[in-house]
Amino acid sequence: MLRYLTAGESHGRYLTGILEGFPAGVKVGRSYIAGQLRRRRQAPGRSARQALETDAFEVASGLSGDVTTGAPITILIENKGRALPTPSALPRPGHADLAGMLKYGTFNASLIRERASARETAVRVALGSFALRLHELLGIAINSRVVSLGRLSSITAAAAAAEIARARRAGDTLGGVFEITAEGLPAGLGDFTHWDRRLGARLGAALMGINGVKGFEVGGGFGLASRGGIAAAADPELSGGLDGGMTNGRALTLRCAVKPVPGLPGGALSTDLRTFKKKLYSSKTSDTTAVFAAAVVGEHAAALELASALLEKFGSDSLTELKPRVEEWRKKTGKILNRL
Ligand code: EPS
Repeated sequence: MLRYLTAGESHGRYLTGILEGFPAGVKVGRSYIAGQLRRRRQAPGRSARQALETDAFEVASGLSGDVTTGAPITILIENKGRALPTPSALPRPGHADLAGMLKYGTFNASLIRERASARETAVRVALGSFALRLHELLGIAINSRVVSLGRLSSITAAAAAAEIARARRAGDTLGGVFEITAEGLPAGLGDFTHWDRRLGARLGAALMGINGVKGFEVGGGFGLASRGGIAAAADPELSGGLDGGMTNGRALTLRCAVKPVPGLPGGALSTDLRTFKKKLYSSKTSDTTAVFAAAVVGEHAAALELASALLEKFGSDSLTELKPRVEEWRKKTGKILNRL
């Protein structure tokens, strides 16, 4: 079993992550992890806070040189933006604040914000880098792309930049949809025998666990609901690479809908929970859109879950043992799959 935990607040000293159950013998250079963190940090649509953060990190355990030892991996990412927000009883509309304040019995919304902030996803990316690297070494390619941004459904870098600039000028924020694909996955990952072993359920939990994600679909997803069985059967790609909660040898395709960032630059009307006076909450550091950053996070969250399923099937002690087992399995299943 591969598992991970994260800890840390948005403006605390460090974000911390522990990855446990990862095999020995995987070379993961610091520059590789730094590159993945940069992809998330420098994604289009980010706030001014990103110019401040460098995501300087330390791998405090689990590596000998650049190679994993099989022991738990600990990562610490330093926060540069450490000025703690002043205590406030004003929840940000549309964020975790109100429900979190009620749940934890506090009038200080900052205590909720600090941990609910998407800043935490930096450490998921750092841990996910190990999983992504493992997949690469096993010939599995996991990628992401943004397929829509607001009303824009044909995404080029220039069109996205213009749409983000337009939203910013209008004091608005944007949602969007990102897609994750995984090619080269061995067939038979996940399991139909119990609901919580189904890979779609596991991937759904990992991806719905990303801040701002409101929708998740596999392959044809919601579109399949309005198709007839004859039409659906004619296009096996609509399965999105999963049947009965298991990989079926085809490319995996997942999509997630990300809501527009609720923190509006022009502010949003809220209610102070102590005085019940209406006040404007204005958010100067919110991102204009989180969808590009979320796509990178999604790639890593999916990589971790897929690595977990892979290690369950093929063993998790070392890459040296794992690699020939995966190759052997591909040969065996390929004899059937290639003749269908
Ligand atoms: C975030 C709000 C902004 C973002 C932050 C996520 O930060 P602040 O807490 O300073 O308002 O910049 O994202 C990051 C710093 C990051 O690295 O992703 C939020 O409310 O989720």
